[in-house]
Amino acid sequence: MSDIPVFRNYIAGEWKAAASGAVMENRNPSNRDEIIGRFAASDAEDVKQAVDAAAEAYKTWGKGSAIARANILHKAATILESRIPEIGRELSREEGKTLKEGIGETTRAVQILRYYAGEAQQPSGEHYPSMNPATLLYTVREPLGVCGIITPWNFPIAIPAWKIAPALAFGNTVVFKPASLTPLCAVRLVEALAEAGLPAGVLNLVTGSAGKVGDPLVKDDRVVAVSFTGSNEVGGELRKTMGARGGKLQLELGGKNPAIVLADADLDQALMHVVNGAMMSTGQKCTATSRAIVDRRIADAFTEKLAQRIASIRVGDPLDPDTQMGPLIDDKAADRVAGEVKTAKEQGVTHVFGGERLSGEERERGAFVAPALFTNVDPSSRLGQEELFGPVLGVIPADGLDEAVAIANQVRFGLSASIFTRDLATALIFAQQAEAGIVHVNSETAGAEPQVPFGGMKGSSSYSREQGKAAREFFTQTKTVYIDLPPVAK
Ligand code: UN1
Repeated sequence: MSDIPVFRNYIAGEWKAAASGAVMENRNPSNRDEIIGRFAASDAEDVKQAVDAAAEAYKTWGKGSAIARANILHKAATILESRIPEIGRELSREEGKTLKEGIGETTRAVQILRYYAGEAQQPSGEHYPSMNPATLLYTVREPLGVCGIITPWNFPIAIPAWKIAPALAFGNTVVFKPASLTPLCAVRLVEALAEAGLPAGVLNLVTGSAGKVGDPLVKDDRVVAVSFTGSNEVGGELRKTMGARGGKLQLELGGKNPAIVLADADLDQALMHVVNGAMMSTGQKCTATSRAIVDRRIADAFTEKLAQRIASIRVGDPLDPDTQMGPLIDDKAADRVAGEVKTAKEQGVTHVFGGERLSGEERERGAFVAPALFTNVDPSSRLGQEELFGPVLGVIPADGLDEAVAIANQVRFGLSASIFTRDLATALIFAQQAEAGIVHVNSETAGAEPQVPFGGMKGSSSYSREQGKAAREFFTQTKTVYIDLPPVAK
């Protein structure tokens, strides 16, 4: 007998197994022998049932009161908040980030739900003057319909929350396909929303693979909009599919985020933020710092400090309070990152240390890789251009601000960018010139507060923004209304 818990899809207000009965296992990346749970390995039939339910529920949810929707989100936030310690722990077991980060991310999901409970109650249109003074002319933002939400494993509760909460707040219904590597956090979020009183069919969870769940979901004409965070490769496929059928699409893709460190910076501050930006969540954030562009005059000294700090990072079980960096998401990812590091070394990039799979009994059970540091990286090399999605930082020396900014911008991505300086004018010039959707001065490239827009320029997104008020742009459409009265009888 096994005591491995079983989790199901949530369709039309009911927790149910995949129609085929198939299941998939979810394993702990710190210990591949530990099975966290068995989840529905769904297919097109489950997707169809979920879209049927969402389309039916939309008929009433979309026309209902925004205040009622806000109340449910608010209640869901309170329910989730009461479960932060358990869910934070589950997140760390399932995804591998440290317990502190797991708890932090779950707390963030609570804040997001609360923020959209408030946002749902904000004005949803504008009143305009008309050429005809008797005309009442206004706009109102209406929901889109059934939305497909496809989320990555690296923020398994915050990203689902920041897509699902606005979708629901503004009157859409949702079919949610979480990453197949992190279905447990998805279940926990849906449980909180269901318990808060969401009517049946408003939010449907379908777990399973991209091919068997994601594909039929994005091809269903009833799914009018899709919001996706993940790889540029999948993003490109979605552009074709959604473009061909005229659906609305939001993409959040990769990053190759720079942190510029100038000679006048507070170097301890810069050091802390560059290392955190590069190594937190084992470097698996699209906002992670992967390039430290350092003023040549201080490059050697700063690299030395980086080396000391990075070498001291304690890698291990994320549930151990002493651990500072957990594993990668799975063995495939760990092998891929180790392979990239090996290739960079073979190509002659100056390797300070790290990037190898870790040995020793406990480490061998999981997807552990040593944090890696390279220096004198050629900005046009693979290491200087491509997102590795792992704990790998490359130092690129530059001669002053102009060259540093040119290097920072010389990649196909444009998600976030940082600069470390004490000079206000330099900071402002950087804020103007950085080709990035998010700019930081004296703080790390990662992080996103829920009340402001989030998203990248160039290859990092699809020009739309998530979170804050920007989410209303994506999850609604505008109706313009002209109202003229019939002539009033004299
Ligand atoms: C953060 O930096 O805290 O997938 C959020 C990602 C981003 C979210 C980053 N879409 O890593």
